[in-house]
Amino acid sequence: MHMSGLLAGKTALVAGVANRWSIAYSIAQAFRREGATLLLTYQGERLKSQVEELGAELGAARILNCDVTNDAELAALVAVLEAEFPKLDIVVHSIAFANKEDLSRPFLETSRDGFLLSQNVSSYSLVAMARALTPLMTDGGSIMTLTYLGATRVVENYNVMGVAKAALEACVRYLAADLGPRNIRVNAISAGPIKTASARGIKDFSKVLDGVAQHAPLRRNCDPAEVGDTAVFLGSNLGRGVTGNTIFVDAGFQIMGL
Ligand code: NAD
Ligand code: IMJ
Repeated sequence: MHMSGLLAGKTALVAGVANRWSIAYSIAQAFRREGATLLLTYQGERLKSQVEELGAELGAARILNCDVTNDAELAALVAVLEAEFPKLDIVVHSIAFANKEDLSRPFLETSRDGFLLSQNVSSYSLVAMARALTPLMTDGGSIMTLTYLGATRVVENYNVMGVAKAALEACVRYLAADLGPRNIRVNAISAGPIKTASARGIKDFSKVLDGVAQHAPLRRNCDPAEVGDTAVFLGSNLGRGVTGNTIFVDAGFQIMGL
């Protein structure tokens, strides 16, 4: 581990690693490279052995179960961290979920339950995590989440997730305003399409990737390692002036009209 890492001396909690393809995994790798102490949380015992294996490879200091829709599990997480770590500096929220049928049928057909589920998991959970964890961020810090262009533009099939991401991006702004006085910054990274578990099974996803590679200024797709490096920037002192923002890491795709 280098002594000069951008995140040396910082403790980072990364929520949302499910497997090697998870964007959260690329972020954790970049954080580790820069010398952070890594804490990983995963959703439910189903993922336990898999995430423990990945965490061991990453040299994570602690790997904990935490379903972000469960306040008791969030409180239990805070209790463990409080007991074992002097302070928390960085929190990464890389979590989303909607019912599969709500990502294929017309948006008009979205049920109340499907709408509320996607909001609970994908946007409110950022507020819940911030409420639970900011008392541990006693020396200031940086909270970040992952969003997608479908928050502000209509993207075929993104539907209820687009509405959840719009809410998520608004949560980022309101949280940034509340937490700024404590020197805690809150930002979103808007990644271009990446082939993860949450993208597999999406109809015509390969066409989406091809379309981006054809039209983006950089003429290629975005690489998850680029998202990791932007997360390092936001988590480090280099990002100290940036809060309430959405940073696009998308090979430039979002600037294009025609
Ligand atoms: P992924 O499936 O690897 O990650 C999603 C994570 O959410 C999983 O680890 C899953 O366990 C977790 N999760 C779901 N419900 C949870 C709950 N109740 N409690 C705790 N964790 C829960 O896929 P990904 O693509 O890495 O997605 C990570 C984030 O990146 C998501 O917010 C997604 O919307 C966003 N994003 C993805 C892309 C893309 O193209 N893959 C593009 C832009 C933004
Ligand atoms: C997801 C659906 C439709 C179009 C999509 C996506 N495009 C992209 C994504 C164009 C890039 C991936 N993305 C940005 C997401 O946020 C995905 C969230 C997601 C994916 C699934 C699939 C499996 C499931 N529920 C999901 N919930 C959220 O059952």
